[in-house]
Amino acid sequence: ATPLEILYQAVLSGDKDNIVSYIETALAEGLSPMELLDKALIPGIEEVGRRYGAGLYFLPQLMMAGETMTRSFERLRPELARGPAKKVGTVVLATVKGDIHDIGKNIVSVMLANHGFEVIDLGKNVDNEEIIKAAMEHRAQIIGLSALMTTTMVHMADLINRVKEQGLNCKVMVGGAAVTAQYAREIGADGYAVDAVEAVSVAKSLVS
Ligand code: B1M
Repeated sequence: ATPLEILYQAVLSGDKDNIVSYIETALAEGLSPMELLDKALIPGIEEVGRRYGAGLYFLPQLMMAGETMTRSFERLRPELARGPAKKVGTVVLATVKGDIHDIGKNIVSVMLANHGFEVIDLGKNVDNEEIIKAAMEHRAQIIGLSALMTTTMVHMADLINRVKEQGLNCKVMVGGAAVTAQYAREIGADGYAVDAVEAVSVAKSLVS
């Protein structure tokens, strides 16, 4: 099997003990960190989600795969990070309240930082109040929210209302598997991105 196939299978089987060594092998063979994410790790975790949704996988398998994905991302994070770029703006980033999915948010975080954004990453399961406070404190031009569940994405609408009510001079950008461009429009978000690469161009357009 190719290194990409091995990584894909390792995510499917939740092989958290070996994933880092598989990543080393793939990197040593000259594959780029972004390629590993886009061509093996993300497709792997998406397939896990599909199987879980279809009742073929259960919670323990979902958790093992999640942990495998997190470990692989932690190994790739320093490889993905580039040197300092000219500062283009400040983003306060968080996964919304009640939602502990942070793999995608972490990828978005690294990508934005690579493109000159100062990223204040508040982590996962973050209260809207805390997000607003941080945005004011850091004078962020953008609040970036990630939500993976239909039950938690409603917090995005609430945050946008608060931003408007308080007259905060801050754009709100949303993303995450549960969120669609249509939902983003409905709740009055200033930006939506389907993946981390698009998140960078959307964020840039919001500060220009
Ligand atoms: Co959970 N989970 N999970 N899970 N999980 C989903 C989201 C689910 C769709 C699976 C399914 O049923 N098929 C489902 C939600 C269903 C729904 O909403 N209707 C689900 C569920 C139900 C649950 C639990 C409730 C399960 C349970 O306990 N019974 C539980 C919830 C816990 C909680 O949050 N309170 C749970 C737990 C977990 C784990 C902890 C085991 C683990 C997460 C580990 C972690 O994140 N540290 C996990 C995982 C791994 C998934 C799936 C399989 C994969 C998510 C992922 O990491 N994708 C997921 C299935 C799926 O999404 N299809 C699923 C890869 C990641 C790179 O993509 O996050 O979408 P994503 O990010 C992308 C883009 O969306 C975009 O860029 C990223 C890079 O391209 N993006 C942005 C993301 N944020 C952005 C922000 C932006 C712009 C772009 O602007 C600011």
